Amino acid sequence: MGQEGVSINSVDPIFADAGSPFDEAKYILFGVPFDATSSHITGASRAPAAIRSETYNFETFLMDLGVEIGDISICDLGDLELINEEAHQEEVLRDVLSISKRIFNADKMPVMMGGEHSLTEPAVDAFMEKYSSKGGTVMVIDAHLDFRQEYQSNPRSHACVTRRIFEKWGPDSISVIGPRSGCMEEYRDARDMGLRYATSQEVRAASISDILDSWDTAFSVRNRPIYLSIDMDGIDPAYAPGVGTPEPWGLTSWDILHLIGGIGDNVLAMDVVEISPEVERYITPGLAGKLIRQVIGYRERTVKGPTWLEHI
Ligand SMILES: [Mn+2]
Repeated sequence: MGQEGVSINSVDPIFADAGSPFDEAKYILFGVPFDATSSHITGASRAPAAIRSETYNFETFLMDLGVEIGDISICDLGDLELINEEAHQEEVLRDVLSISKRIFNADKMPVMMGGEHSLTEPAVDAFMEKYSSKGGTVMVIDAHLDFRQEYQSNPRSHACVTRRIFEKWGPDSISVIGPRSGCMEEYRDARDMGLRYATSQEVRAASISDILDSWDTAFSVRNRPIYLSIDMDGIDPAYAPGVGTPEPWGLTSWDILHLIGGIGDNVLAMDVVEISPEVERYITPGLAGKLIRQVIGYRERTVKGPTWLEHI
């Protein structure tokens, strides 16, 4: 299937309950099987397939939200066709930008299944082209600051993605929940340059809702369109063992549920990245699939009870 020059391979199985055609769907899923800049354990290129196959474990009714997923029009486009080598990264990022723009231009919500975290930058660029004038902001769940100037001579490495977005779109454009790892230079830069973040220790000591309250005071986070980027290593390895760079003392699956509960009405684009099915291929991809279903469930609940977002 061609989308403005981007080649997409159809997949089997698709994400469960995501069989609507593009034109009829409100939510558009696509996979990007790219992990060529991964620095520790690879395998994220196989994550889209692993996520899809685990979604067949889940009921279509989201009991806590009263939402029936089977009633929602969701389209799984398939996977971007790509060459999984670092030398081809620019083409992959360009294709992510292109497909994301196409989805936004059709007034639909993109959901990207990575792949590694470098893919978030072009997807955010497409989001910001549409929403920066309306206060668009990115919320990242991550164990890592990803605030390096460059990593292994690559400024567009997965380890630099938060910095690239921060530099391009400004200090209010991005905030990170769950970091607990970074080199001394990026830690110092993050502090000096004013990156907004709440470490996993701070989440543990307070709560997601306390942090959202303080960010609401600081920059009205609850009144902004949000791009939610979930690097699965932000979650503790006990809940999400199948990641390329596991870090102890992470967020719980409950923290993420509470976060989605706190901002879910505002999430207009999302991704899940950095899963390595080579490390673990059931629990972690399953959690990622469930988080996608949960975010879509919140959006649908909002459609039934419109909020301020319907008027922008
Ligand atoms: Mn990470």
